[in-house]
Amino acid sequence: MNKTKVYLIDAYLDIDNDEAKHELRLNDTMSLLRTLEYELVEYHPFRLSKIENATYLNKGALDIIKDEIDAIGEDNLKVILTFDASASQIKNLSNYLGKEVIDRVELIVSIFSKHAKSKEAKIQVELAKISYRLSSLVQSDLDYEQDTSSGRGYTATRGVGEKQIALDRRLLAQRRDNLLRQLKQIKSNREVRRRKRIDSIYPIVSLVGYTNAGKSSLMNALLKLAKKEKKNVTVENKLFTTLDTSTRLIGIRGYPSFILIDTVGIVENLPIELVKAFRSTYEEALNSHLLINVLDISSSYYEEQKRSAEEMIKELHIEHLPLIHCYNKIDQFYGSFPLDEEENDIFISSFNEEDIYALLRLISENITKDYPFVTLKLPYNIPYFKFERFADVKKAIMEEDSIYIEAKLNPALVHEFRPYLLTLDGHDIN
Ligand SMILES: Nc1nc2c(ncn2[C@@H]2O[C@H](COP(=O)(O)OP(=O)(O)OP(=O)(O)O)[C@@H](O)[C@H]2O)c(=O)[nH]1
Ligand SMILES: [Mg+2]
Repeated sequence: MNKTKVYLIDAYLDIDNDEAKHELRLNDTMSLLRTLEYELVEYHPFRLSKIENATYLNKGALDIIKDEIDAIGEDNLKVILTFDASASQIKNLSNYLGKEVIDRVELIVSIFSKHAKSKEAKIQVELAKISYRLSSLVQSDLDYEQDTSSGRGYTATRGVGEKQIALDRRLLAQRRDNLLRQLKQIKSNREVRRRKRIDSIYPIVSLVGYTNAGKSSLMNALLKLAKKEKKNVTVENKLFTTLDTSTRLIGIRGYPSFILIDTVGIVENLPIELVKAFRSTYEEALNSHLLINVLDISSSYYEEQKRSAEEMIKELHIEHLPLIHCYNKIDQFYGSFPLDEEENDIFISSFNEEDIYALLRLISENITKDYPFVTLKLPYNIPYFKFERFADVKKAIMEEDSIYIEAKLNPALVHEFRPYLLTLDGHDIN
Protein backbone atom coordinates (compact mmCIF):
# COMPACT_ATOMS: atom_id res chain seq x y z
CA MET A 1 0.00 0.00 0.00
CA ASN A 2 1.25 3.46 -0.86
CA LYS A 3 1.38 5.57 2.27
CA THR A 4 0.36 9.21 2.21
CA LYS A 5 3.53 11.28 2.32
CA VAL A 6 3.66 14.35 4.49
CA TYR A 7 5.83 17.40 5.18
CA LEU A 8 5.60 18.70 8.74
CA ILE A 9 5.85 22.36 9.70
CA ASP A 10 6.51 22.86 13.38
CA ALA A 11 6.21 26.53 14.30
CA TYR A 12 6.41 27.92 17.80
CA LEU A 13 6.47 31.39 19.22
CA ASP A 14 9.61 32.76 20.78
CA ILE A 15 7.68 34.33 23.64
CA ASP A 16 5.74 31.16 24.47
CA ASN A 17 8.76 29.87 26.28
CA ASP A 18 7.01 26.67 27.27
CA GLU A 19 9.43 24.19 25.79
CA ALA A 20 7.78 21.16 27.42
CA LYS A 21 4.36 22.02 26.03
CA HIS A 22 5.79 22.61 22.59
CA GLU A 23 7.58 19.26 22.65
CA LEU A 24 4.46 17.49 23.83
CA ARG A 25 2.53 18.96 20.95
CA LEU A 26 5.17 17.94 18.43
CA ASN A 27 5.24 14.47 19.94
CA ASP A 28 1.43 14.25 19.79
CA THR A 29 1.43 15.34 16.16
CA MET A 30 3.97 12.60 15.33
CA SER A 31 1.71 10.06 17.06
CA LEU A 32 -1.31 11.35 15.17
CA LEU A 33 0.63 10.81 11.91
CA ARG A 34 1.60 7.29 12.99
CA THR A 35 -1.98 6.50 13.90
CA LEU A 36 -3.09 7.59 10.43
CA GLU A 37 -0.18 5.67 8.90
CA TYR A 38 1.15 8.75 7.14
CA GLU A 39 4.79 8.75 6.11
CA LEU A 40 6.84 11.69 7.33
CA VAL A 41 9.19 12.77 4.55
CA GLU A 42 10.57 15.96 6.04
CA TYR A 43 10.21 18.06 9.14
CA HIS A 44 11.14 21.69 9.64
CA PRO A 45 10.93 23.67 12.91
CA PHE A 46 10.55 27.45 12.87
CA ARG A 47 10.96 29.71 15.85
CA LEU A 48 8.76 32.76 15.25
CA SER A 49 8.99 36.21 16.79
CA LYS A 50 5.44 36.97 15.67
CA ILE A 51 2.51 35.45 13.79
CA GLU A 52 1.69 36.83 10.33
CA ASN A 53 -2.03 37.55 10.01
CA ALA A 54 -2.46 36.14 6.53
CA THR A 55 -0.16 33.11 6.47
CA TYR A 56 0.97 32.54 10.09
CA LEU A 57 4.59 32.18 8.89
CA ASN A 58 6.54 34.99 7.27
CA LYS A 59 7.59 35.05 3.65
CA GLY A 60 11.17 33.96 4.40
CA ALA A 61 9.94 30.80 6.09
CA LEU A 62 7.41 30.12 3.35
CA ASP A 63 10.08 30.32 0.68
CA ILE A 64 12.28 27.83 2.53
CA ILE A 65 9.32 25.46 2.81
CA LYS A 66 8.42 25.90 -0.83
CA ASP A 67 11.96 25.06 -1.91
CA GLU A 68 12.05 21.98 0.26
CA ILE A 69 8.69 20.80 -1.03
CA ASP A 70 9.82 21.34 -4.62
CA ALA A 71 12.96 19.35 -3.92
CA ILE A 72 10.87 16.44 -2.62
CA GLY A 73 8.89 16.53 -5.87
CA GLU A 74 5.94 14.49 -4.64
CA ASP A 75 2.64 15.44 -6.30
CA ASN A 76 0.37 14.23 -3.52
CA LEU A 77 2.44 15.51 -0.65
CA LYS A 78 0.35 16.92 2.22
CA VAL A 79 1.60 19.67 4.49
CA ILE A 80 0.86 19.16 8.19
CA LEU A 81 0.94 21.85 10.88
CA THR A 82 1.75 21.21 14.54
CA PHE A 83 0.03 24.49 15.45
CA ASP A 84 -3.58 25.68 15.31
CA ALA A 85 -3.99 28.13 12.42
CA SER A 86 -7.21 29.88 11.38
CA ALA A 87 -9.21 28.66 8.39
CA SER A 88 -8.12 31.60 6.24
CA GLN A 89 -4.46 31.16 7.20
CA ILE A 90 -4.69 27.51 6.19
CA LYS A 91 -6.27 28.48 2.90
CA ASN A 92 -3.61 31.09 2.20
CA LEU A 93 -0.81 28.67 3.10
CA SER A 94 -2.32 26.09 0.80
CA ASN A 95 -2.56 28.58 -2.07
CA TYR A 96 1.01 29.73 -1.57
CA LEU A 97 2.53 26.26 -1.30
CA GLY A 98 0.25 24.63 -3.86
CA LYS A 99 -0.38 21.68 -1.51
CA GLU A 100 -3.15 20.51 0.75
CA VAL A 101 -2.51 21.89 4.24
CA ILE A 102 -3.86 20.05 7.28
CA ASP A 103 -3.80 21.24 10.87
CA ARG A 104 -3.88 19.29 14.12
CA VAL A 105 -7.66 19.52 14.50
CA GLU A 106 -8.23 18.03 11.10
CA LEU A 107 -5.82 15.18 11.86
CA ILE A 108 -7.69 14.43 15.06
CA VAL A 109 -11.04 14.55 13.30
CA SER A 110 -9.75 12.14 10.61
CA ILE A 111 -8.76 9.68 13.33
CA PHE A 112 -12.10 10.10 15.06
CA SER A 113 -13.85 9.34 11.74
CA LYS A 114 -11.75 6.21 11.24
CA HIS A 115 -12.27 4.91 14.76
CA ALA A 116 -15.93 5.78 15.33
CA LYS A 117 -17.96 2.58 15.42
CA SER A 118 -21.21 3.13 17.29
CA LYS A 119 -23.97 5.33 15.96
CA GLU A 120 -23.37 7.74 18.80
CA ALA A 121 -19.65 8.07 18.11
CA LYS A 122 -20.36 8.65 14.40
CA ILE A 123 -22.87 11.38 15.16
CA GLN A 124 -20.45 13.01 17.57
CA VAL A 125 -17.66 13.00 15.01
CA GLU A 126 -19.91 14.61 12.41
CA LEU A 127 -21.04 17.12 14.98
CA ALA A 128 -17.43 17.94 15.78
CA LYS A 129 -16.68 18.50 12.08
CA ILE A 130 -19.72 20.73 11.58
CA SER A 131 -19.10 22.80 14.71
CA TYR A 132 -15.54 23.29 13.58
CA ARG A 133 -16.58 24.28 10.04
CA LEU A 134 -19.18 26.67 11.43
CA SER A 135 -16.62 28.37 13.62
CA SER A 136 -14.26 28.76 10.67
CA LEU A 137 -17.09 30.16 8.53
CA VAL A 138 -17.65 32.83 11.13
CA GLN A 139 -13.91 33.51 10.91
CA SER A 140 -13.92 33.75 7.10
CA ASP A 141 -16.93 36.06 7.35
CA LEU A 142 -14.86 38.33 9.55
CA ASP A 143 -11.88 38.16 7.21
CA TYR A 144 -14.21 39.00 4.34
CA GLU A 145 -15.51 42.06 6.11
CA GLN A 146 -11.99 43.15 6.91
CA ASP A 147 -10.98 42.76 3.27
CA THR A 148 -13.95 44.70 1.91
CA SER A 149 -13.97 47.44 4.50
CA SER A 150 -10.40 48.32 3.58
CA GLY A 151 -11.74 48.89 0.09
CA ARG A 152 -9.72 46.12 -1.54
CA GLY A 153 -12.08 43.26 -2.22
CA TYR A 154 -15.15 45.30 -3.11
CA THR A 155 -16.27 43.79 -6.41
CA ALA A 156 -19.46 42.58 -8.01
CA THR A 157 -18.87 39.10 -6.58
CA ARG A 158 -19.22 40.32 -3.06
CA GLY A 159 -22.98 39.69 -2.91
CA VAL A 160 -22.57 36.18 -4.32
CA GLY A 161 -19.82 35.30 -1.84
CA GLU A 162 -21.81 36.56 1.08
CA LYS A 163 -24.90 34.66 -0.01
CA GLN A 164 -22.89 31.47 -0.37
CA ILE A 165 -21.47 31.81 3.13
CA ALA A 166 -24.92 32.50 4.57
CA LEU A 167 -26.36 29.49 2.75
CA ASP A 168 -23.53 27.22 3.87
CA ARG A 169 -23.99 28.37 7.38
CA ARG A 170 -27.75 27.76 7.32
CA LEU A 171 -27.36 24.26 5.89
CA LEU A 172 -24.68 23.37 8.41
CA ALA A 173 -26.71 24.75 11.29
CA GLN A 174 -29.73 22.68 10.17
CA ARG A 175 -27.66 19.54 9.99
CA ARG A 176 -26.15 20.29 13.39
CA ASP A 177 -29.59 20.69 14.99
CA ASN A 178 -30.70 17.43 13.44
CA LEU A 179 -27.64 15.62 14.84
CA LEU A 180 -28.17 17.18 18.25
CA ARG A 181 -31.75 15.85 18.26
CA GLN A 182 -30.52 12.35 17.43
CA LEU A 183 -27.92 12.54 20.19
CA LYS A 184 -30.54 13.64 22.66
CA GLN A 185 -32.61 10.57 21.83
CA ILE A 186 -29.63 8.25 22.35
CA LYS A 187 -28.83 10.06 25.57
CA SER A 188 -32.33 9.66 26.97
CA ASN A 189 -32.14 5.91 26.29
CA ARG A 190 -28.84 5.83 28.09
CA GLU A 191 -30.25 7.84 30.95
CA VAL A 192 -32.75 5.03 31.56
CA ARG A 193 -29.92 2.50 31.64
CA ARG A 194 -27.88 4.71 33.92
CA ARG A 195 -30.75 5.12 36.37
CA LYS A 196 -30.99 1.36 36.56
CA ARG A 197 -27.31 1.17 37.37
CA ILE A 198 -27.41 3.83 40.03
CA ASP A 199 -30.33 2.04 41.60
CA SER A 200 -28.19 -1.06 41.52
CA ILE A 201 -26.07 0.46 44.33
CA TYR A 202 -22.68 -0.53 42.96
CA PRO A 203 -20.11 2.26 43.21
CA ILE A 204 -19.03 3.74 39.86
CA VAL A 205 -15.34 4.14 38.99
CA SER A 206 -14.17 5.93 35.81
CA LEU A 207 -10.88 5.62 33.96
CA VAL A 208 -9.95 9.01 32.49
CA GLY A 209 -6.79 10.59 31.08
CA TYR A 210 -4.50 11.09 28.15
CA THR A 211 -4.99 9.06 25.00
CA ASN A 212 -2.82 5.91 24.79
CA ALA A 213 -2.02 5.95 28.53
CA GLY A 214 -3.49 2.48 29.01
CA LYS A 215 -7.07 3.03 30.23
CA SER A 216 -8.53 0.22 28.16
CA SER A 217 -5.59 -2.06 29.05
CA LEU A 218 -6.37 -1.52 32.73
CA MET A 219 -10.01 -2.29 32.16
CA ASN A 220 -9.01 -5.56 30.48
CA ALA A 221 -6.58 -6.41 33.28
CA LEU A 222 -9.38 -6.00 35.83
CA LEU A 223 -11.76 -8.00 33.64
CA LYS A 224 -9.15 -10.77 33.61
CA LEU A 225 -9.10 -10.91 37.41
CA ALA A 226 -12.91 -10.96 37.33
CA LYS A 227 -12.68 -13.88 34.84
CA LYS A 228 -14.66 -11.91 32.30
CA GLU A 229 -12.15 -11.71 29.43
CA LYS A 230 -14.96 -12.19 26.94
CA LYS A 231 -16.01 -8.66 27.77
CA ASN A 232 -12.61 -7.19 26.83
CA VAL A 233 -12.36 -3.81 25.10
CA THR A 234 -10.04 -2.80 22.23
CA VAL A 235 -6.43 -1.89 23.02
CA GLU A 236 -4.03 -0.48 20.43
CA ASN A 237 -0.83 1.51 20.31
CA LYS A 238 -2.62 4.35 18.54
CA LEU A 239 -4.28 7.58 19.57
CA PHE A 240 -8.01 7.70 20.21
CA THR A 241 -8.62 3.95 20.01
CA THR A 242 -11.55 4.28 22.38
CA LEU A 243 -14.30 6.52 21.07
CA ASP A 244 -17.20 4.97 22.95
CA THR A 245 -17.42 4.65 26.67
CA SER A 246 -17.59 1.03 27.80
CA THR A 247 -19.13 0.02 31.08
CA ARG A 248 -18.44 -3.25 32.90
CA LEU A 249 -19.29 -4.69 36.29
CA ILE A 250 -16.08 -5.80 38.01
CA GLY A 251 -16.60 -8.45 40.67
CA ILE A 252 -13.44 -9.99 42.13
CA ARG A 253 -13.37 -12.31 45.14
CA GLY A 254 -12.22 -10.55 48.27
CA TYR A 255 -13.00 -7.05 46.99
CA PRO A 256 -16.20 -4.99 46.76
CA SER A 257 -17.72 -5.03 43.27
CA PHE A 258 -17.90 -1.83 41.26
CA ILE A 259 -18.96 -0.53 37.88
CA LEU A 260 -15.97 0.48 35.74
CA ILE A 261 -16.24 3.00 32.89
CA ASP A 262 -13.57 3.35 30.17
CA THR A 263 -13.69 6.81 28.54
CA VAL A 264 -12.39 8.65 25.46
CA GLY A 265 -8.82 9.90 25.91
CA ILE A 266 -7.71 13.48 25.53
CA VAL A 267 -4.76 15.37 24.07
CA GLU A 268 -3.19 18.67 25.04
CA ASN A 269 -5.35 21.63 24.07
CA LEU A 270 -8.08 19.59 22.40
CA PRO A 271 -10.14 22.19 20.51
CA ILE A 272 -13.27 23.16 22.39
CA GLU A 273 -15.60 22.12 19.52
CA LEU A 274 -14.29 18.56 19.77
CA VAL A 275 -14.57 18.46 23.54
CA LYS A 276 -18.14 19.73 23.35
CA ALA A 277 -19.12 17.21 20.70
CA PHE A 278 -17.87 14.39 22.92
CA ARG A 279 -19.24 15.78 26.13
CA SER A 280 -22.10 13.32 26.28
CA THR A 281 -19.54 10.51 26.24
CA TYR A 282 -18.22 11.76 29.54
CA GLU A 283 -21.64 12.15 31.08
CA GLU A 284 -21.52 8.64 32.48
CA ALA A 285 -18.27 9.50 34.20
CA LEU A 286 -19.82 12.59 35.75
CA ASN A 287 -21.75 10.34 38.12
CA SER A 288 -18.69 8.47 39.35
CA HIS A 289 -17.76 7.88 42.96
CA LEU A 290 -14.09 7.68 42.03
CA LEU A 291 -11.89 8.79 39.12
CA ILE A 292 -8.68 7.10 38.04
CA ASN A 293 -6.41 9.41 36.05
CA VAL A 294 -4.27 6.97 34.05
CA LEU A 295 -0.85 8.36 33.14
CA ASP A 296 1.86 6.97 30.91
CA ILE A 297 4.99 7.36 33.04
CA SER A 298 7.17 6.01 30.22
CA SER A 299 6.39 9.21 28.27
CA SER A 300 8.80 12.10 28.74
CA TYR A 301 5.79 14.38 28.86
CA TYR A 302 3.73 12.71 31.55
CA GLU A 303 3.71 15.82 33.73
CA GLU A 304 2.17 17.91 30.94
CA GLN A 305 -0.24 15.06 30.21
CA LYS A 306 -1.23 14.99 33.85
CA ARG A 307 -1.89 18.71 33.76
CA SER A 308 -4.01 18.37 30.61
CA ALA A 309 -6.11 15.64 32.22
CA GLU A 310 -6.58 17.73 35.33
CA GLU A 311 -7.71 20.66 33.20
CA MET A 312 -10.29 18.44 31.54
CA ILE A 313 -11.51 17.19 34.91
CA LYS A 314 -12.00 20.82 35.95
CA GLU A 315 -13.77 21.63 32.71
CA LEU A 316 -16.23 18.82 33.40
CA HIS A 317 -16.73 20.17 36.95
CA ILE A 318 -15.80 16.89 38.61
CA GLU A 319 -12.66 18.02 40.44
CA HIS A 320 -14.40 17.41 43.78
CA LEU A 321 -14.51 13.64 43.19
CA PRO A 322 -11.94 11.37 44.85
CA LEU A 323 -9.06 10.81 42.42
CA ILE A 324 -6.35 8.18 42.06
CA HIS A 325 -3.27 9.02 39.99
CA CYS A 326 -2.38 5.75 38.35
CA TYR A 327 1.13 5.94 36.83
CA ASN A 328 1.04 3.14 34.26
CA LYS A 329 3.75 1.50 32.09
CA ILE A 330 6.26 1.40 34.93
CA ASP A 331 7.88 -1.54 33.08
CA GLN A 332 9.01 1.00 30.47
CA PHE A 333 10.16 3.63 32.95
CA TYR A 334 13.91 4.22 33.03
CA GLY A 335 14.00 7.21 35.36
CA SER A 336 15.31 6.97 38.89
CA PHE A 337 13.54 5.58 41.94
CA PRO A 338 12.21 6.27 44.50
CA LEU A 339 9.49 8.39 42.94
CA ASP A 340 7.74 11.05 44.94
CA GLU A 341 4.62 9.29 46.05
CA GLU A 342 1.59 11.06 47.41
CA GLU A 343 -1.49 9.58 48.94
CA ASN A 344 -3.62 7.98 46.22
CA ASP A 345 -0.69 7.73 43.81
CA ILE A 346 0.11 4.29 42.49
CA PHE A 347 2.85 3.09 40.13
CA ILE A 348 1.95 0.04 38.09
CA SER A 349 2.21 -1.91 34.89
CA SER A 350 -1.06 -3.11 33.35
CA PHE A 351 0.77 -6.32 32.46
CA ASN A 352 1.66 -7.19 36.06
CA GLU A 353 -1.05 -9.04 37.98
CA GLU A 354 0.38 -8.12 41.38
CA ASP A 355 0.19 -4.43 40.44
CA ILE A 356 -3.43 -4.80 39.37
CA TYR A 357 -4.24 -6.32 42.76
CA ALA A 358 -2.51 -3.35 44.43
CA LEU A 359 -4.62 -0.98 42.35
CA LEU A 360 -7.72 -2.99 43.23
CA ARG A 361 -6.86 -2.59 46.92
CA LEU A 362 -6.52 1.17 46.50
CA ILE A 363 -9.84 1.33 44.61
CA SER A 364 -11.53 -0.66 47.41
CA GLU A 365 -10.16 1.64 50.09
CA ASN A 366 -11.36 4.70 48.19
CA ILE A 367 -14.86 3.52 47.46
CA THR A 368 -15.45 2.23 50.99
CA LYS A 369 -13.83 5.17 52.75
CA ASP A 370 -17.11 6.59 53.99
CA TYR A 371 -18.82 3.23 54.55
CA PRO A 372 -19.76 2.40 58.15
CA PHE A 373 -17.50 -0.07 59.97
CA VAL A 374 -19.41 -3.15 61.08
CA THR A 375 -18.75 -6.36 63.01
CA LEU A 376 -21.13 -9.26 62.55
CA LYS A 377 -21.66 -13.00 62.75
CA LEU A 378 -22.87 -14.23 59.40
CA PRO A 379 -24.58 -17.64 59.60
CA TYR A 380 -23.36 -20.25 57.13
CA ASN A 381 -26.78 -20.41 55.44
CA ILE A 382 -26.27 -16.84 54.18
CA PRO A 383 -23.85 -16.98 51.24
CA TYR A 384 -20.65 -15.12 52.19
CA PHE A 385 -20.08 -13.83 48.64
CA LYS A 386 -23.34 -11.87 48.86
CA PHE A 387 -21.86 -9.91 51.74
CA GLU A 388 -18.37 -9.65 50.31
CA ARG A 389 -19.62 -8.08 47.07
CA PHE A 390 -20.70 -4.95 48.94
CA ALA A 391 -17.99 -4.71 51.56
CA ASP A 392 -14.30 -4.28 52.17
CA VAL A 393 -13.62 -7.19 54.54
CA LYS A 394 -10.81 -6.52 57.04
CA LYS A 395 -11.10 -9.74 59.01
CA ALA A 396 -13.07 -12.97 58.61
CA ILE A 397 -12.83 -15.85 61.11
CA MET A 398 -14.62 -19.16 60.67
CA GLU A 399 -16.46 -20.08 63.85
CA GLU A 400 -18.62 -23.05 64.70
CA ASP A 401 -21.99 -21.82 63.41
CA SER A 402 -21.08 -18.57 61.66
CA ILE A 403 -18.32 -16.41 60.23
CA TYR A 404 -17.15 -13.53 62.39
CA ILE A 405 -16.51 -10.51 60.13
CA GLU A 406 -15.04 -7.05 60.53
CA ALA A 407 -15.71 -4.92 57.46
CA LYS A 408 -16.69 -1.65 55.88
CA LEU A 409 -20.16 -2.19 54.48
CA ASN A 410 -22.06 -0.34 51.76
CA PRO A 411 -24.64 1.69 53.74
CA ALA A 412 -27.40 0.60 51.35
CA LEU A 413 -26.87 -2.98 52.58
CA VAL A 414 -26.76 -2.32 56.31
CA HIS A 415 -30.48 -2.91 56.61
CA GLU A 416 -30.29 -6.29 54.91
CA PHE A 417 -27.53 -7.56 57.22
CA ARG A 418 -28.87 -5.89 60.36
CA PRO A 419 -30.09 -9.14 61.98
CA TYR A 420 -26.45 -10.38 62.11
CA LEU A 421 -24.70 -7.15 63.17
CA LEU A 422 -22.83 -6.97 66.47
CA THR A 423 -21.65 -3.37 66.12
CA LEU A 424 -22.25 -0.51 63.67
CA ASP A 425 -19.60 2.24 63.67
CA GLY A 426 -18.57 1.18 67.17
CA HIS A 427 -22.08 1.08 68.64
CA ASP A 428 -23.56 -2.17 69.94
CA ILE A 429 -26.53 -3.50 67.96
CA ASN A 430 -29.34 -5.84 69.17
N1 LIG B 1 4.79 -1.27 28.27
C1 LIG B 1 3.52 -1.11 28.61
N2 LIG B 1 2.60 -0.85 27.67
C2 LIG B 1 1.31 -0.69 28.06
C3 LIG B 1 0.91 -0.78 29.43
N3 LIG B 1 -0.42 -0.56 29.48
C4 LIG B 1 -0.83 -0.34 28.22
N4 LIG B 1 0.20 -0.42 27.35
C5 LIG B 1 0.16 -0.24 25.88
O1 LIG B 1 -0.21 1.10 25.58
C6 LIG B 1 -0.96 1.16 24.35
C7 LIG B 1 -2.26 1.90 24.59
O2 LIG B 1 -3.08 1.18 25.48
P1 LIG B 1 -4.66 1.43 25.57
O3 LIG B 1 -5.15 0.63 26.72
O4 LIG B 1 -5.32 1.22 24.25
O5 LIG B 1 -4.69 2.99 25.94
P2 LIG B 1 -5.96 3.93 26.15
O6 LIG B 1 -5.63 4.84 27.28
O7 LIG B 1 -7.20 3.13 26.28
O8 LIG B 1 -5.93 4.76 24.79
P3 LIG B 1 -7.14 5.46 23.96
O9 LIG B 1 -8.32 4.57 23.98
O10 LIG B 1 -6.57 5.62 22.60
O11 LIG B 1 -7.37 6.78 24.63
C8 LIG B 1 -1.16 -0.30 23.93
O12 LIG B 1 -0.18 -0.60 22.97
C9 LIG B 1 -0.90 -1.09 25.22
O13 LIG B 1 -0.45 -2.40 24.98
C10 LIG B 1 1.94 -1.06 30.41
O14 LIG B 1 1.71 -1.15 31.62
N5 LIG B 1 3.21 -1.20 29.94
MG1 LIG C 1 -8.86 3.05 25.13
